[in-house]
Amino acid sequence: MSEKLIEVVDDAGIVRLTINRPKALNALNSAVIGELERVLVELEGRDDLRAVLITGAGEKAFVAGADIAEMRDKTPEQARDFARQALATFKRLETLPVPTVALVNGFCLGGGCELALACDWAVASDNAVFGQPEVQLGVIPGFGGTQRLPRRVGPAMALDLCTTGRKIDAAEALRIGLVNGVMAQGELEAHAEELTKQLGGNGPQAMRAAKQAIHDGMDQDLDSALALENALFAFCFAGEEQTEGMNAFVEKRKPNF
Ligand code: DAK
Repeated sequence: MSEKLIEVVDDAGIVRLTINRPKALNALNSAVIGELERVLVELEGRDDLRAVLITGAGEKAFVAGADIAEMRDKTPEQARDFARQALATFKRLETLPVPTVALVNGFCLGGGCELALACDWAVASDNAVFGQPEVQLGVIPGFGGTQRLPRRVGPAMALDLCTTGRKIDAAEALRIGLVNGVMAQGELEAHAEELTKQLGGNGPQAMRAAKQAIHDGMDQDLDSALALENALFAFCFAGEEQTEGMNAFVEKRKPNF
């Protein structure tokens, strides 16, 4: 039987997804994107979902981009449809109600960088290489890069990266705010386990509320966004989670969420 294109490992609601096409540096073809979409639709329906971590198989690449060989002969209509499928899939990832983290373990180029940008944040191994090199292939980013990259790193840096196509190392990615942290490649797994423990120990509804407040609030003026926070803060007091969390503090024990 063939290997799964997306490996799914579930640790009590903290789900690790691994793009599994290492021989092609995990390049995103329609089959990988279709499988990612299928997995995300399943995750959307889960009330017990707490967080999603996403990485690439092997030690060389997170994702080296959209599959160039597959894209090469596309007509404009086919290209538009391919990009629409990926845009819709990345939107599903972005709007999952739980924290999502890209664990970038190597090349993170083109569609790979766009995949990382659709996550809430990214951490990288020190051998990671980032870039939007599409102009070197005669196209522009098609999976959201021209829109999510400037929102993450600012328009000037996004224009630099999208028009020069230059590649940057993990240290520069950290400096410009493309990633939240950089570590030795051997430490990435330990970091993933630490994240799993940290996120697994927090109130799941509270994490969802924090994500909703930040995501939805960013699209609103400050006063409306503060009102949104206020409503979500009050909502947290309507469930058992707040009672357990605060009782645990007072009783000097760990909460059991
Ligand atoms: N697509 C397909 N195959 C890829 C690939 C990719 N993006 N990247 C690597 N591979 C394959 C290589 O062809 C090679 O396959 P074999 O020859 O072994 O069969 C295998 O992975 C190993 O790669 P290399 O031999 O090249 O490994 P190196 O260490 O020498 O180089 C590299 C690693 C990452 C520097 C190099 O592979 C590379 O430059 N890859 C391409 C990086 C890139 O340009 N990425 C951006 C892709 S374009 C749109 C839709 C989408 C997009 C744009 C528009 N519309 C529909 C409008 C998005 C575009 C992109 O993402």
